[in-house]
Amino acid sequence: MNNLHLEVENEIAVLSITRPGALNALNSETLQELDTVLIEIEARDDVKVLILTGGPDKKDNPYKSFVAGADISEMVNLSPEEATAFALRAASPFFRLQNMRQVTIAAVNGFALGGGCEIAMSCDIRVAADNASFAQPEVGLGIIPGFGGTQRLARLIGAGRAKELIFTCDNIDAAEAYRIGLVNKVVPKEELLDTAKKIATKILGKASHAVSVAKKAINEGYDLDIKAAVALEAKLFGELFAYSDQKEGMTAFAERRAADLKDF
Ligand code: CO8
Repeated sequence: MNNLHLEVENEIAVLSITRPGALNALNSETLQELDTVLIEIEARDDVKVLILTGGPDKKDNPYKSFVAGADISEMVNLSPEEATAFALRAASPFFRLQNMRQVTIAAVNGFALGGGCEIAMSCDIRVAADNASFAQPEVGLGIIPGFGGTQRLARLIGAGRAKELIFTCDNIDAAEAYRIGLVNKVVPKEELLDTAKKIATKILGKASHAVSVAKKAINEGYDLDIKAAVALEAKLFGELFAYSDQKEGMTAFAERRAADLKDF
């Protein structure tokens, strides 16, 4: 991989987007690599949580940029057909982040602009460094958010706030992103990765199959009407009773001891 770096330890994968000369902007090659590595990660039994972050810039500053957007130099001369194809190239890895069985956490270590904000929104949880900043600057470039931003931002923070951010291109800091619900947590930048790993470790202590099923219920239920969504939840709930973790988790509670969860 030319533009990604993967480390796996204690069932936590840390995947860094590493294009130091372009503040980790997403070009076609990076999107393709991302798609490939996410397929590999999803198949790995030794990964339960994936943390996505940005590599350091060319001056080796680890807190400069998460992802500074889609690669503008690659987009500038695209035809309408090529631009649609470029947008769709991101759809596949972004949906993988959203729907893969493992939990995905974006550790936002600086600029999360355009496609950078959009890829963070494709993750389940967002933790921001206190110096992080967020924007959807696309309409200032004569385009719209094309990596799912018009859809995911509205779903995450509500249509009114999403429209304001997208129409004005306002750049907001981490505190404001937290206030409007765009990120789950803001921490001093030096504590960013540790905080993401602490959240991951907390999740690892739970029945990981149940966590995956909860993620599926939330994601798939979100696009259904409430009755169908609750029916889906009931079906998934019932299926978990075929797993030993359910018996062990509940028996351990009754016996007042810690559960020995095995992920099946
Ligand atoms: N694409 C390509 N290169 C970039 C990008 C980018 N998005 N962002 C930064 N770079 C490059 C710069 O060109 C520069 O390269 P070089 O050193 O060779 O000149 C290097 O990264 C460092 O950048 P700066 O010198 O500009 O660093 P500063 O600290 O001065 O500024 C900023 C940092 C404020 C982040 C500034 O670089 C900036 O404004 N970048 C662009 C941010 C932006 O507008 N992002 C949104 C892009 S559009 C988008 O994401 C659309 C997604 C949907 C696409 C749909 C597909 C059709």
